[in-house]
Amino acid sequence: MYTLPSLPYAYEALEPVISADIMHLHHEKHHATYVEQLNNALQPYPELQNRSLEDIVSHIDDLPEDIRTRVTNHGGGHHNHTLFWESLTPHPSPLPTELENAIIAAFASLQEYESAFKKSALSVFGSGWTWLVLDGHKLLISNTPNQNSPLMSGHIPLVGIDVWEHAYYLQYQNRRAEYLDEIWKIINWNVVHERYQKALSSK
Ligand code: MN3
Repeated sequence: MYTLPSLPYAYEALEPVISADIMHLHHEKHHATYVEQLNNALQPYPELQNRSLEDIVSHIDDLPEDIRTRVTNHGGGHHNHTLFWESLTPHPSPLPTELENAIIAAFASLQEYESAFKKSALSVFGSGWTWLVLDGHKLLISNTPNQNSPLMSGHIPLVGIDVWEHAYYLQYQNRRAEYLDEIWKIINWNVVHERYQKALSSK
């Protein structure tokens, strides 16, 4: 059964970009609930419990129909949040050159990329996520609704920003644009780059 992974840093470590209050609620309540509900959904299906979360989330249509929606929401939620925590760091380092070059090749410039990502994240209506993904060998920006994972569309997520109001409202209220500008400063590009290399080498 799944367990809530510890954060890779202290709850207050991402301040002032993300407050400790948000981190506690987001990790100990929201993420914990996704894990608990995912376990509840899988409980009657021991054969699914031996498969990896990534495998299950990538093959939602093969699941028993009665748990498909719950695994989409809670399995997606668990996978998305685990990836999100690992994508942030109190000690950001510069974008590795290989990934920077790939982003420039795909989006013309870093500025164009950041502006397209922000525009996409501002366009999420209701709850969802904005991602940098690999579609085959191509880098794309995409949105997913609710807790859907890019894996559900065959995309490999490299970095995702949670734009549910629970991710920022306590601190930024309705200022999603400001949250996006700030969170950009604490992305763990080394981790994103490792995901990129791993995804490319598995093709
Ligand atoms: Mn969230």
